Amino acid sequence: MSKNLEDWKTLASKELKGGDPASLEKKTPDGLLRKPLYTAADVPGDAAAEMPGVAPFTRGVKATMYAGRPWTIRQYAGFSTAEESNAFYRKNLAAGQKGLSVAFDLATHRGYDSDHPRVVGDVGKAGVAIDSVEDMKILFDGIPLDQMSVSMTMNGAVIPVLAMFIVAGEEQGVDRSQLSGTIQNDILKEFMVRNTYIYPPAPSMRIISDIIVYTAQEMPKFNSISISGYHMQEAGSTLAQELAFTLADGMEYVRAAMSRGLDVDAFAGRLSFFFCIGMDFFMEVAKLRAARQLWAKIMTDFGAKSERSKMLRTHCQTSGVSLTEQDPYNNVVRTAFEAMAAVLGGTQSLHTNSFDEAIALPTEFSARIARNTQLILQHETGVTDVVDPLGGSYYIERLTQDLVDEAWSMIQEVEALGGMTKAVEQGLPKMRIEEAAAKRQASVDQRETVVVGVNKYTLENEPPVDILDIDNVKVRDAQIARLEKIKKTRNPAACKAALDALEAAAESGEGNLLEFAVTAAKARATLGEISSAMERAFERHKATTRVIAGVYNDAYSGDVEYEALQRRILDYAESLGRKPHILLAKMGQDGHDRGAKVIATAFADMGFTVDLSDMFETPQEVANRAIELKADVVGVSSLAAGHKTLIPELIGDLKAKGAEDITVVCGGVIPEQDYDFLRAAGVADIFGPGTNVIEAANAVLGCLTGERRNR
Ligand code: MLC
Ligand code: 5AD
Repeated sequence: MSKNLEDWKTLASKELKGGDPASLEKKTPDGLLRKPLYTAADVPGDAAAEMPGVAPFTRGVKATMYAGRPWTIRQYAGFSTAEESNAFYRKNLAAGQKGLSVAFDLATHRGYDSDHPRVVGDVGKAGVAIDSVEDMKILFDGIPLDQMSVSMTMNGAVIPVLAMFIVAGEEQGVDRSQLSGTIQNDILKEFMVRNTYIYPPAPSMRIISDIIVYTAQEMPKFNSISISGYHMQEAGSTLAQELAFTLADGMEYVRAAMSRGLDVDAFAGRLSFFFCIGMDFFMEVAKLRAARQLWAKIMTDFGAKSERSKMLRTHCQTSGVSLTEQDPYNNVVRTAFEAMAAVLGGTQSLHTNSFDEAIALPTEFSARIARNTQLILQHETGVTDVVDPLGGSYYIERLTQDLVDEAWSMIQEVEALGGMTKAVEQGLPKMRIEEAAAKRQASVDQRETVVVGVNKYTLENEPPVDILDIDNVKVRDAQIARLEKIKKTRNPAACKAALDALEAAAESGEGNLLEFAVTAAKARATLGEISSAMERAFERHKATTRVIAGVYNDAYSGDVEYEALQRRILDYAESLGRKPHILLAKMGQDGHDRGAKVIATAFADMGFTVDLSDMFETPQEVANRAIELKADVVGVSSLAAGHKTLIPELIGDLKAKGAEDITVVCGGVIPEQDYDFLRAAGVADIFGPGTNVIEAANAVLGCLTGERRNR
C-alpha cells in the first residue's frame, strides 16, 4: 500500500525511538539543506519535460551523449624535458588514452626561460619545460596535430605558448585551421586562486580577447579558453562558489570579446569550461547539470542565437585536495567515485588523478591505474549506455535547482560589484574562498568531517610508496644547452625585429598580440623573450597578501585542547615579552597558497604574530624579510617540488647573514623519502599534507622553546 510523507515521518520517528526525523537533516558547506528523504514533491515543475541535446542542456549537451560517443579520456601530464614527456604521451595514447593534455613547468607558466635565475628550483619539476618552438616540436614529435586534440594548461605565458604551438603545427605540415584542442587562457581565476599570472588584470584581459578574436577567425576547431572552476575548489571553495565564480568569469570573457566587435555567435561555441569533482558525490553531479542550465540562460541573455553558443561543454578533473598522503591507496577508491560523479554529471572530457597525488607527480604505475579507472568506467560499468541516468531522481533534480538558485544569487552579487574583474580587484571571491578553506580545515581538525586514514582509521606504520623523482639539475642543463644553440643559430635581426614589433603592439594597444608572437616564435624568439617584450609594456603584476582572522577561534571556542595551546603560546609570549613571530613563506614559482593561508589564519588566531611573504620569492628575499621582521621561525610551504633546492638555500642564506637562530620548518607536498635530506640541511620540523593544525602549532612552539628539535 502506498504511503505518504506523513506516514513516512511516523515510521521514521518510530525508528528514531520517538525522535524528530528533522534531526537527520544536514547543511552542506554552502548552507543548502540536505534532507534524509526526497520525494516527487521536491522536483521542480519543469524538470520532467527536459530533453538532452537542446537548451538549457540540463540533461547533457548531446542528444545521445556517451551512447553516441564516450567522453574523452584526457590525462594531464608533463614533466622534465620535452623528449621525456613526448615518450610518456605516446605510451599513454597506445594504452587507451584519447586526448592529450600538457602540464608545463612553473618557469614556463610565469614566462621565464629555463636559464633565468628566479626559476632554478622549478625547471622541469611540476611539468615540462618549454623555452622555444624547438621544444614544442619535440613535445609533439610523431603526434599528428591534425588528428589529436591537445589541451594546454597555460594562462600567464599564454601568448608565447599558443604561438609556439601554432608554429610547431605549421612546421609539421598542419595549418592552424586544422588544429584542435583547448588553451586554458583563464586569467581571472589565476588572480583569485591559481597564481600563475604575469601581467596586471587589464592587459591580461586584452591578451584573452586577442586570443578569442584570433581563434574565432583562424582556428575554428580550437577552444579559445577553458573557464576554470577547478582551482577554486582546490583552493577551498564550496561547490556553489566554484559554480558561481566560474560562470561569472565566463560572463566577463564574453563581454571582453564582444567589446572587440565580435558577434557573440562567432566565438561562444568555442568557449569551454573546466570543473573539479570532489567527494560530495550527488552535489557534484548536480553541479554540472546546474552549470549547463545556468550558462544556457546567461548566453541567451547575451543575445546568443545558435544552440551551440548556449552549450556548456566541460572538462573535469577529480579533486587533488581530496586525496591524502596517509594510506595513499585509498586514493584509488576516492578517484573512482569522483570519476563516476563526473560522468553521471555529463562531462565531455576527464582527467583522473593518480593515487600518489599528495606525495609527488605520477609514476608510470600510478598513471596507469588512474587511466584504467576511466577505461573500466567506460567499458565495464554500463554507464555509457544511457543518457543522464540520474535524471528524474527526486534528490538530483532538487539539488540541481538548489544549486542553480544559490549560484545565481552569488552571480548577482558579483555583477552588482561591476563584474568579475572588479570583484577580483577588490579581492572578494578570494576572501570568500580562503574563509571556506579555513572552515573546512578546522572541521577536519575537529573530526567533524571524516577523512579516512587522516583523522580516523589511521595506520600505525606507513610504508613509503615509490615516487617519481626528477633530476632538475639535469633538465635545466639540457634546456640551457638548447637555448644557447637556438640563440647562436637564429637570425638575430629578424628575431629582434619581431620582438620589437610585439612590444610596440603591446604598448600601443593596436593589433593582435598573438599574431605578432607567431612571427616572433617562427624567428626562434624564446618564451622568456616574448614574455619580456610584453612585460616591458605591461609590467609584472604583484599581488597583495592578507590574513583572514577569526575562523579558528570561532570553530574552536570552548575546545579544551585549543585553549590549552593558546595558553602555552601566551606563557611563551610572556617569557619573550612579545608574541612568537612566524613568517610563512612561498618560494620559487609555486603558486599554491591554500596551505600557507590556512596556517596563517590558524596561527594568528592561536596567538602568533604572523606575516606572509610575497608570492614567488627567492630564498634570499625570504631570508632578508625574516631578518628584517625579527621572525623567530620561517614556515616554508612547498607544493611544487622545489623543496630540495629552495629550502637548503634559505637556510644557507640565513646562516651566511648571521641569522642561524631563526628556526626553519616546512610543510606541503614533500615525500617522506626527502625528510632525512631536509633534516640534514637544518629543517627543524616537516609537516605533510593532512597535518592537524593544532598539532603543527604545538610542534612549532616546541621547536622554539627547545623542547623539540630536529625530530
Ligand atoms: C561528442 N561529439 C559527438 C558526441 N559527443 N558527436 C556526436 N554524438 C555525440 N554523442 C563530438 C563533439 O561535438 C566534438 O566535435 C567531438 O565529438 C569531440 O567531443 P567533445 O565532447 O567536444 O570532447 P573534446 O574534444 O575532448 O573537448 C572537450 C572540451 C575541451 C570541449 C571540454 O575544451 C577540452 O578538451 N578540454 C580539456 C581541458 C583540459 O584538459 N584541461 C586540463 C587542466 S589541468 P566538435 O566539432 O563539436 O568540437 C589543470 C591543472 C593545473 O588546470 O595545472 O592547475
Ligand atoms: N602531471 C600530472 N598531473 C598533474 N597535476 C598537476 N601537475 C601535473 C603533472 N605535471 C594535477 C594534480 C594537481 C592538479 C592541479 O593537476 O592532480 O592537483
